[in-house]
Amino acid sequence: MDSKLVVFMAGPQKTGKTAITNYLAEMSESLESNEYRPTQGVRYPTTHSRILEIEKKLIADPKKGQKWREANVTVELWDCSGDLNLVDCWRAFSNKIHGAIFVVSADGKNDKDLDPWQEAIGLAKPNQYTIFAHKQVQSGGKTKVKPTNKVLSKSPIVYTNLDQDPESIKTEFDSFLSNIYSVYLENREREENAIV
Ligand SMILES: Nc1nc2c(ncn2[C@@H]2O[C@H](COP(=O)(O)OP(=O)(O)O)[C@@H](O)[C@H]2O)c(=O)[nH]1
Ligand SMILES: [Mg+2]
Repeated sequence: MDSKLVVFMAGPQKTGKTAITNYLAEMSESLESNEYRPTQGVRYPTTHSRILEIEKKLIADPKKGQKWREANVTVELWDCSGDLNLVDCWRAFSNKIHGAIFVVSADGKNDKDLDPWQEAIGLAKPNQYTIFAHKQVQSGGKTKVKPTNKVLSKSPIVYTNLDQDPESIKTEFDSFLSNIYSVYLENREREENAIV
């Protein structure tokens, strides 16, 4: 059975959310253009996000105790606006989100900015999130991301850069998807048992 996973690409402004979303959806918008374009809503203009659909084949990781083998899923990737004034909009969607990727600056300067997002999205398990500590330019600068938020402090963190190591972004995305798919299955099973 095909399942749909709704994933938010969230976090503060100008951290690289759109660039990473485009890369994951294999859209070839060039990184070369210097012009910054804040994300505007496309399908749902009032919520200021852009939604891309990706078809994915997921493979389970038995080392993580995932009990399924493989699955074909449709991922609805929401490239959200980083505008914090919209946090209440995200709250309205919280019961249809399966996971969120937080893109933050690798230097750690926006760690605290994630708290209102996590609270609005409201998912309770650390592995329903992943943090991309993103470096827009390759540099020897400090990389220190340490979320203080109770849930996010236990979520996986990976350092990302699209020029240096784009492949690892795909690998981490796949691993995150298999985590949230496992939670999705557990929840579905629980609901089914509740009905019986
Ligand atoms: N060269 C390079 N540029 C990047 C990278 N990530 C983001 N950018 C650029 O940084 C700017 C801001 O990124 P964007 O994805 O629009 O940020 P958003 O506001 O979080 O969606 C854009 O001009 C991107 O093209 C990267 O890994 N490498
Ligand atoms: Mg954007």
